[in-house]
Amino acid sequence: LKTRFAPEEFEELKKRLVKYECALDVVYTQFSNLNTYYNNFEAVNPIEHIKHRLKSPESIAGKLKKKGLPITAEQADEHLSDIAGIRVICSYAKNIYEIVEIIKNQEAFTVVSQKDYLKDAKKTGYRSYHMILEVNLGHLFGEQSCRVEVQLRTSAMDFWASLEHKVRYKYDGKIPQQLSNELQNCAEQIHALDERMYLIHKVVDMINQSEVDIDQIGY
Ligand code: 0O2
Repeated sequence: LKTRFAPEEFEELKKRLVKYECALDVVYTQFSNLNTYYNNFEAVNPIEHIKHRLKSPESIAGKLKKKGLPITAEQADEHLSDIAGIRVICSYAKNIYEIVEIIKNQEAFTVVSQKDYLKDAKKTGYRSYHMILEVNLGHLFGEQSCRVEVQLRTSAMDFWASLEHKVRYKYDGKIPQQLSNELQNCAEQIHALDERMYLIHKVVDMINQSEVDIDQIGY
């Protein structure tokens, strides 16, 4: 049986989700502007693409249950930081740190926490940079603040995370050992590939800038 909100809680959740939708718009606009800036004023755009979503009531209920919390709108508001989420896919890990610095200096929101799973992967093999942003919704919303989770990762990390998420969902979080070993192995290989591809990118940049040949730089 699927975990669900009771009807009156569902109505309350729908009301509360409006502010998350507004906060998501605020943050998404900033990222979208950044994307437009890079496309028009820089030689290279480090952003591959940007996705955004509001967590569905079903997923919110499932997450509250997983955390052992009552399935109410108030608990969701209080304990979940990823009701509104943005995912930024970048070409290389280095780009992610550049974008993190830009985000920290935006005035539209405040960074309340950060987790660097790029440097230190999770036990599963998962890599991404996570930030929780807080957006003040202003006078109309009684100066309420609202959290938005931002996940930044490379295309390769995104590929891995999507597959792992699918496997995790299929096995209700308890992935069989042989599959989780294989996924960890893939995560390591993907990480190594990300680094090798970045090196090729750097080498070509060096060649372009100095007009030296590949043999001269000892690659
Ligand atoms: P979904 O379905 O993607 O939304 P939290 O779980 O948010 O209360 P925690 O554990 O500190 O608190 O959060 P963390 O580690 O920052 O992870 C939050 C989100 O990151 C997850 O949300 C996933 O989206 C993603 N994530 C974290 N670890 C993994 C992992 O091992 N594999 C994959 N594929 N994604 C991961 P949800 O709600 O768990 O999932």
